[in-house]
Amino acid sequence: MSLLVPRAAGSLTIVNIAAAPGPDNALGSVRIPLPFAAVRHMNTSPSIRLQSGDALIAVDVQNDFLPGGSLAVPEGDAVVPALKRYIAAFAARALPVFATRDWHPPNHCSFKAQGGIWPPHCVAATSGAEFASGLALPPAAVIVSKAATPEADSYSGFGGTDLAARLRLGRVTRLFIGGLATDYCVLNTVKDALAAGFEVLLLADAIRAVDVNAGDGARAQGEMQKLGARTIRYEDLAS
Ligand code: VGL
Ligand code: ZN
Repeated sequence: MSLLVPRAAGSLTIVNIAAAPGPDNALGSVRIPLPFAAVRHMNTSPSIRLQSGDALIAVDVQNDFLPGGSLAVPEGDAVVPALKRYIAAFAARALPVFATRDWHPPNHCSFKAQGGIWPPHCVAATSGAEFASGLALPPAAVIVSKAATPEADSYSGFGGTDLAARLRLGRVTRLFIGGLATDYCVLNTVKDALAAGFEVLLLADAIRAVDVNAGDGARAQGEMQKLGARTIRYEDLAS
């Protein structure tokens, strides 16, 4: 009888525990190189089981951040089907889903006409501020509006909102966070979540970056990981 014993990544060691070392198995074990695919599989996160205390936060998945919108994020539409799967998984387990949204007045301080750096976007109650139609938010989803007065700006869903209080009220301890954009509102929401003591799982397959400067999104992801966010993909969820 032989046991497969994972040793270093990249090899398996077969230990022969039945036979004493003899002429045909002098060393008792032999190292076999693994194909890269198998190594990659061994290195992925173990299954993550959704449980009570978990909540999903869909950050700013609004029309103005999608292709055709006034502040379109490159490939921003890719987060819609990706988040839709997470939303369905959370809804199926009756776990809470939160959706943050930029909800700016027409004269918001972040707009160029007011000296800000952005074109007008997500003006409250316009079609550009509506959630992407394909997102399929459940009726019970909690909507968190932010940066809703001329002088108030917040990239973070926690800034000037009751998000933290609502999460604590719901006994939430672990946040699954995806949406738009990686290098602005996702980054700042994740940082505030970590600072507030929540465990954070960043949904790598459900975020996209503005990338005003090349590499901004990648740098933001690195920063979130360094601060303690764990990066996962849908496939990492236990079925
Ligand atoms: C965002 C720029 C301006 C975002 C919001 O949701 O990431 N980016 N306002
Ligand atoms: Zn904004």
